[in-house]
Amino acid sequence: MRIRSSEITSKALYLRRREFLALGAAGAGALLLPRHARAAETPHGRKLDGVKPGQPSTEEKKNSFEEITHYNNFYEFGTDKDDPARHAAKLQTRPWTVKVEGECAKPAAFDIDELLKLPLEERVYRLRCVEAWSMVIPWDGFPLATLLEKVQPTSRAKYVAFETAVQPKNMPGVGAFGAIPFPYLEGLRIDEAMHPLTLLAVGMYGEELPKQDGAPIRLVVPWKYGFKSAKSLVRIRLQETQPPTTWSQYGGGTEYGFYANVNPEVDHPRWSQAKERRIGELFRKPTQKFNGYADQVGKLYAGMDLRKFF
Ligand SMILES: Nc1nc2c(c(=O)[nH]1)N[C@H]1C(S)=C(S)[C@@H](COP(=O)(O)O)O[C@H]1N2
Ligand SMILES: [Mo]
Repeated sequence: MRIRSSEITSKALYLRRREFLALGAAGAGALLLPRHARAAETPHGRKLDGVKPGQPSTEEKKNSFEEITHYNNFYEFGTDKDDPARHAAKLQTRPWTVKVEGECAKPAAFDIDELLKLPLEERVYRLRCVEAWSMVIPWDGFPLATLLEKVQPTSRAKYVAFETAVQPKNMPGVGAFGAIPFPYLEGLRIDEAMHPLTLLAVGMYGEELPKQDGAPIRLVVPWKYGFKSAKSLVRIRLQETQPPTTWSQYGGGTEYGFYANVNPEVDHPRWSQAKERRIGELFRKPTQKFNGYADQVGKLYAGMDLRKFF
């Protein structure tokens, strides 16, 4: 048995519906209370110092800390949306190093506590999951380009591969029956990786990143479907060839592409991508091309057939 994200989506919707029915006429305010409020409260992380406001940042209403930490995809901890909130506390985030290697002059292993000393900015970004839900999240972090520049990529560095942590004893989803293969692998083209919108997040709401959101450091690529934003990074590799990624190989490669730019005009094989459900809101809203970041990133794909290069 393999777990399909469509099943997960319908399960999540089923649970939402059940929650909705249970609330009945309790009033609109109650609808904002996630059922996940019943899952353990998320411990607050250490406050981050000197975070400066950064651009672009959306003015849209931010999702709450509780929403952002109780409705997650982090398959290493299970496939239900509240599994990460339940189990991610076991993730060991110290000591933690991020190796940056491959096609570069100065490969290095960076200690997370050194990376936390880099100048941090807040970027309020939309996150659009391929399952057609979305959130608005105030990340704290620095551009991925800042880290890549430190290792001096060579001219052969055409792509960047990302590898995330595997701690089998701490991750109930790793090796579980029907689970996807781990480590979770992602990748970007070098110009996407160097783009100023592409962030390494080390925090959220001004605090060190909660474990279920990918502590201690995760990728955030706001114009692509959420699965590109790999959590709990341990290795970043510059390379000449396009790296294999977990989801582009999944289901024989028919489900999710390497590029995975948010595009309301290209449906998933089993559902439409035209609209999305913002967590905490009642009505679906139209999905925007490149998740609303077309002005910034559209030119990266000039001349590419975006239907073909999903
Ligand atoms: N390591 C890892 N990273 C991951 C995932 C995962 O299962 N494992 N899920 C992805 C998916 S599908 C989404 S939508 C986002 C969700 O991020 P959030 O839970 O912080 O909102 O994380 C992405 N990064
Ligand atoms: Mo996702």
